[in-house]
Parts: sequence; structure tokens; C-alpha cells
Amino acid sequence: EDMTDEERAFQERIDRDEKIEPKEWMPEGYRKTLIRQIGQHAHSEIVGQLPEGNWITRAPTLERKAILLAKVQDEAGHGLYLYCAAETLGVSRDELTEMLLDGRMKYSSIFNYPTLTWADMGAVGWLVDGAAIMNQVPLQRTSYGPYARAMVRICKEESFHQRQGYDAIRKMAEGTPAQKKMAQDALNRFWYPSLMMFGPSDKDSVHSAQSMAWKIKMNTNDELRQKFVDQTVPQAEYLGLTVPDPDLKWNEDRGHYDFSQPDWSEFFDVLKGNGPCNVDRLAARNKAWDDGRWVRDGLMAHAQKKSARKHA
Ligand code: FAQ
Repeated sequence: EDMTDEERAFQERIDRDEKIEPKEWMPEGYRKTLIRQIGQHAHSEIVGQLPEGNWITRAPTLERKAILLAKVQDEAGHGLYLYCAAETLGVSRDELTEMLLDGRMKYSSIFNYPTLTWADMGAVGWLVDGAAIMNQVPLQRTSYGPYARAMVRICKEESFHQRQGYDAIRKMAEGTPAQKKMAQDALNRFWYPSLMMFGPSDKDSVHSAQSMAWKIKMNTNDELRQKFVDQTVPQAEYLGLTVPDPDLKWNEDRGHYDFSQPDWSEFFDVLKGNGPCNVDRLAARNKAWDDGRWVRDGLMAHAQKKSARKHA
């Protein structure tokens, strides 16, 4: 086709499964797509602390509180590895943050839903982290070196997160009738939003074809969504909970579950800023950024003084 020699050589490296490293030549579109995806991923980790942070002060036991605190701290760490990976592409963390705060960049739709009960902490770990891992395990083989390496570490921690969520919801599902009802209610509310995490259906996914050719993405959105359903349904059965989808059924011929699609008009509406918590989430991040300004200014002033002294 109409590729330049440089672009052709680049694509051949991708096809040979070579990793692309920061200082190497890359097409502008490849760089831009990575900044968008890694940046959105980083923002998701940071905004993703808010729904769970909501429950740290109200965890039912000291042990659950310590575990939840550790998980939320891990998410901050994941955000930082990812911002570092994005910075190797020539964008600063401050620029990325400003784009999140003024709405130019997205974060995962899932974090615009509220966490109403303690059972939601179980559902978030089980379903949201479960969906996150399903997407991130293949990304360990993504073509951009710093992103792939960040994913290795993140996936290890993410699988601990998923298990703690499953353990928390299992406790509720095996508890009193009231607790079991809370677990079922959490599953009812988080099921479809979790399916939306994988992005729009393949026919509406504008970036998939090019991102897969570049191995920025390793699977289509629908492939990963199906894998998630296939993995999660037996877990729900084990818990004695019901997936809120009357059309869910095992399809022997396909070797997969048939399931109902989420309401895609709701998904696109949440992306536009109209989900139940979009305004709160951005307000919380803007407040944190504004409240922390004196710390950043102080650190900068200190660094400048130190370097002035060294050069005096
Ligand atoms: N939310 O053409 P596609 C976590 C946008 S895990 C919001 O299919 P693409 C861990 C998309 O950006 C969650 N926006 O896009 C955790 C594009 O719009 P744009 C984060 C979405 O990029 C757990 C448009 O729709 N994980 O945080 C969503 O090829 C628990 C068209 O879509 C990652 O980010 C969505 N769900 O595929 C933390 C993984 N889906 O940018 C705390 C890396 C799509 O042109 C607690 N990212 N859009 O304006 C990816 O794998 C991909 O970016 C996809 C989307 C699969 C998310």
C-alpha cells in the first residue's frame, strides 16, 4: 500500500514480535495511540481509587480495612508506573493530568458508577479487577517495551486484587440472608458496567484494527468480553448468585456462553460525562490537584535552590 520505507520496516519489526523502545523511530500514529491508551489506563487507576477509597473508613473489620487500604495503594502505584511509561513517549505527567482534569482525556467508564454497600467492594474486586486482568494479561506482550513491562508487574498485583474481591463477596454470599441479598444486588449493578469495560462492540470500535496491527492491542473488545463471561459465570454459580441476564446460556456448538449485550446507549452516555458519578469523580481529582499545588511548588522551589547552590 502507501506505506513509506520507514513505516514498512517498523511494521516488519512488529510482525517479528520485536519490542519497540522509547528512543526508536515510530510512526506518529503509533505514538499518539499509545499515549491515549496508556494515559487513559493510568487515569483509570488513579480515578479507580475513589470508589474503593469511599469504603476504607467503613470496612467491617480491621483485616478487611488493611487489605482494602493496600489494594487502593497498589492502584496509585499502577497509575505511577503507567504515567512513567507514557512519559517515555514525550508527554509529561503534568500534561496528562491536566488533560484528565479538563476532560480532554478519558478514564474507564466503570469508575463513574457508585459503590453503595460493602458488598460492592467484593463486586469491584471480583468483576472489575477480573475484567481488568482479562484485558491486561495479553497486554504483557504488547509491542511497546515500557508498557509491556509495566503490565507484568501490574498483573501480579491485579490477580491478588481479584482474589481479595472474590473472597469478600464469597463471605457475603455465604452469610445471612441480608448479606446474600447485598451480594446479589452488587452483582446486579456491576455486571453490565463490567462488560462495558472492554469497550464498544467490534463493529463500533474505531481503533481496534490499527491498534491490533501495531500490537498495541492483542485482542478485540468482543473476544475479551466473551472470555470474561465464560470465566465469570461458573464463579457466580459457585457463589450461589445469579447473573442478571435471563438470556445467558451455555452454547454447546460455540463452546461459549451466549449473553445479552450491555445497553450501549448508556455506555456512550457515560463517556459523554453523564454517568451517575462523572461530575463527582472529576471534582475529587481537581480538588486533589489544587490542594496539592503548594507541595509541588515547594518541591520545585527546593530543587531550584539546591541546583543554584551547586552551580554557585
Ligand atoms: N471507558 O476504539 P475503541 C483498571 C473509548 S482497568 C471509557 O474500542 P480502544 C484497574 C475509547 O477510548 C481499566 N472509554 O478504543 C482497576 C475510544 O475513545 P477515544 C482501565 C472507553 O482504545 C481496577 C472509544 O471509546 N484499563 O483501571 C472505554 O481501541 C479496579 C472507542 O473505543 C485500560 O485502560 C471504557 N470502558 O479500546 C483500578 C486497559 N472503552 O479515546 C481500580 C487499556 C472504550 O478515541 C479498581 N486500554 N472507550 O476518545 C485498552 O485496552 C483499550 O483502550 C480499551 C478500548 C479496550 C479500553
